[in-house]
Formats: sequence, C-alpha cells, structure tokens
Amino acid sequence: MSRLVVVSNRVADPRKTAAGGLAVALADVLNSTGGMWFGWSGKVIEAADGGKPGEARQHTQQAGPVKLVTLDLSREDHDAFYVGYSNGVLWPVFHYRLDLADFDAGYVAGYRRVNQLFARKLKPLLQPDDVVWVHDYHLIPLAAELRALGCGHRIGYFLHIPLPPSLIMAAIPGHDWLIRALFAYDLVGFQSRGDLRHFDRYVEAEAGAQRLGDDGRWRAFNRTVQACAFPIGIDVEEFQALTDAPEAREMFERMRKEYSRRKLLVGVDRLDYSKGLPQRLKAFRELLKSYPEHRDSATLIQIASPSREDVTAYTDILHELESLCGSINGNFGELDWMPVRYIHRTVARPRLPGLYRASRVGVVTPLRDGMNLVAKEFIAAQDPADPGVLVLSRFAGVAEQLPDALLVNPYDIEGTANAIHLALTMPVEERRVRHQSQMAVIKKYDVHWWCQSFLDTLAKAEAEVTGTPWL
Ligand code: ADQ
Repeated sequence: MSRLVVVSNRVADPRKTAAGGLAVALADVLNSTGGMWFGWSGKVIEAADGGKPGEARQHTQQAGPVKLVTLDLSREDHDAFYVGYSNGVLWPVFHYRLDLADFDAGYVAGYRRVNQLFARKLKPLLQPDDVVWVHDYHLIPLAAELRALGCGHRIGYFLHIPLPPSLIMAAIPGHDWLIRALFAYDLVGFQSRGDLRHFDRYVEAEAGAQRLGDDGRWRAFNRTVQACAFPIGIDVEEFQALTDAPEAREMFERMRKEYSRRKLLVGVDRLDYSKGLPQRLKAFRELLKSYPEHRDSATLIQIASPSREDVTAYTDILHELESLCGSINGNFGELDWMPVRYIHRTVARPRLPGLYRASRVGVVTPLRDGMNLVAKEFIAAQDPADPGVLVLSRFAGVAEQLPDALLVNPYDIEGTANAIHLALTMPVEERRVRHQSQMAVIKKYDVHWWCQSFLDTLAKAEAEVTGTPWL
C-alpha cells in the first residue's frame, strides 16, 4: 500500500482534537493510515528575526504513526499568502462575496511564492510510490509547482469550500492561471454536485476543456484531470461515543436542568461572514416578534469561535453580532430570562455533543458553506426517541444530502423565523422520522467513506507523468 502524504495549510497533531472541519477529518484519516502530514506550522518569523520571503524553517516530529513536517513562514509570506490571497481573495470570492475581495497584485505573488516554497521543501521528502493528497484553497497551484520540479506522483486535490459559478471565478484577475493549475492534479474533489457542475461549466467555458466519457474526466493543457464530488462526513461512531461519555452527559444534564421549562436552540460556528450569523440573529428576533408564545421560552445559544481576527471583515462582523445580541436581549429579555446567549469562544469538543443533545433546534444557516459538519454533528448527537430538529440553509453543501432537514433561505428572515417556529412545535413522531432518514445518510457517507472513496478514485485515476513547466 502506498504511503499517504497529506498537504494542507495547517497541520494538527492527529493525536489531539482541534476546532476546524479539516483538522477534525484528517486527524481521523491519518491516525488510521499513518503517513506524512506537511504544512505551515502556524508560526511566523518577523523580518527582524531573520524571516525572509520564499524561505522557511522546517520542523519534523513523529506523532504516533504520522510524521508531521511543518514550515515557519516569514511575515511577508504569511501576510501575502495567508491573510492576503487565501483569505482576502479566494475565501470571499469562493463564498460569492466579490465585494469583500481585495485583488492586490502583491498577494498573488506571495501566494505563488509560498506554493513554490512548499513544493521545493516537499519534493525531497517524497518517496517514489507516495500518493499525495493536497487540501483546500491555500494550495491550488501546489501540484503544478511539484510537476514543474519533475514530480510524476499521483496527486489529488480536495476543495473544502464551495466553487462558485464560472462568471464569479472569472472576476479573479489571472483566474485562467488557477484553472491551468487544477489540471496538474490527477483527481480534483468537490463537496457537492452543485460545485462539481460549476467546475464542469468553468473548465468548458473558460479553458475550452473537452469532456472524456461520463466519469468526470476532462482534457485540457495536455493533461487529463478527473473531477468528482465527495461530500465530507464525520466519524459518526466516534461522535456518538463522545455523546455517551461523561463530559457530554454532564453538559447535557446541566443544560436540561437550567432550561427545564424552556426550549433551547443552538448554533456553533467559527465567527465568519459566510456563516450567516447576523441573519440568524435577525431571524430569531423575528421569531420572538411574530410568535410571542416563544417569549420567555426559546433561548438561542450561539457559540462563535474566534477566527482570522487579522482580517478586517471579521472584526466588522464581530461588532455587528455584539450589537444585535445586545438589542435582542435588551428588547425581549426578562429579569430571569435572556433570549440570546452569545459566547465568543471555542467550546471544548467533548462537551459539544451534550449541548447539541440538550437543544430542540440546531440552527445551521450559512450564506454559503462547502459542506458544514456542525449539521452532521447535531444529527449524530440526538436522542433517536426524542430528537431535535435541524433548520438548515439551502446554501450549505450538506443540504444536498439532507432534504429532510427544514431547509431555509437564510436571506429570507421571515421564512427562517417560520421554519424555526415549525421546528419548535414539531410533534415527536415527525421529528423521529426526519431524524432517522438523516442518520442513515450521515452514517453511510461518514468520514471513512469520504476518505476511502477519494483515495480509491485517485488510485484508479489515469496518472500522467510530466515534467512540463506548468506556470
Ligand atoms: P469550517 O468552515 O471550519 O470548515 P465546519 O464544517 O462547520 O466549518 O466545521 C467546523 C468544525 O469545527 C466542526 O467539527 C465543529 O464542531 C467545530 N467548531 C466550529 N465552531 C466551534 C466552536 N465555536 N466551538 C467548538 N467547536 C467548533 C471548512 C468548510 C466547511 C467544511 C469543512 C470540512 O468551510 O464547509 O464542512 O471545512 O470540509
């Protein structure tokens, strides 16, 4: 069996749990297969301490069966590659937010420089039979840079965030370079069929690619790439075991006791403008306004973990949320009841399932999301005899898989408030039926299925050896 080499922007010790869908999913995979995980250490070297663009300090560490190799980036590279291009251009554009993108030419140069640096550092560590699996929007050109150095390895790529329609992609200056870079992979994976359709139209319209058969293969730039959808899942068994463990049980009991005569709603997100948090709070405010029977009862616990605080759009959303929570509590709160509990922190993972299970409604209403694992975790943590209801944005990748959730358009505040009302008043029989069908889906398409089906398809993909300079 070939060694698996995973490359992603951040590397987490697979023996520990961390917030962030990618880290959670990959830790599961690498622990079972062994191999190498390569990426940024999370550390930045200031120029005064010797940090130079295009250079990095490298660290190697053994974490059980997994070898972790990480690079410290210079301040200049970090600011252009990570803050600038990855999170200031690709993240907003791929989440349909052209208005938030900052197309500074220096950012793309830094993005390319760091991808070249990753390729240069990774190449000498590769063994001939290694299979390389590259993750996410930070590293789109990595395979192209590896090919330019003569790597003929099988290289797969998975995009964790949405891929927008071709006309939105085309707004990125130099986007044709991004398409060409995708063709350096042997397999490109997306979260949903919708994203895959966007890819198909994009490569056809913007690169004149030719479809080969009906298995997702496309030909352009003298290369063949296969593109398929692999919706990411969670480790359902592990999450259910976590739900039954003492920490989650204790959390569950505490919440049930404290809110014994009230109904809890829960939201758990990274604090990010793609997650639709202000819209969610407005929908909750609308619920209290239009359905007074939920006053002094329905309580929304919104956990929003700090994220990318060095990007301005994130501090803006933070202030908006604080002000909305304050005004809802000020207008609707009672001496002994606050409608919104907003917590700007990460909740320890072992306690999360207890919070999900104590909640009657899970509100997962992103404006755009590649998949959204919180929706799946919420379902997995429920008591099948008395399950909560998932109110889910139709714009999350997971909506394709969970048609039995209450699907909403998060921009439609009234519509979302109505759906929350429906969820709060749904009879137990209907809740059970919906929960059962959702459980069947998340069990079948769990994280092991995701990993195995991606790697099996990659193993069979038509690998082409090439030394062509790509970019
Ligand atoms: P994220 O945008 O980080 O991931 P998501 O899929 O919801 O979003 O994963 C978040 C993970 O972090 C979940 O396991 C959740 O429990 C945990 N988490 C989030 N906020 C937390 C908090 N406040 N406290 C504790 N834990 C918290 C990206 C894409 C998603 C895609 C994943 C995986 O944006 O669309 O589903 O990658 O591919």
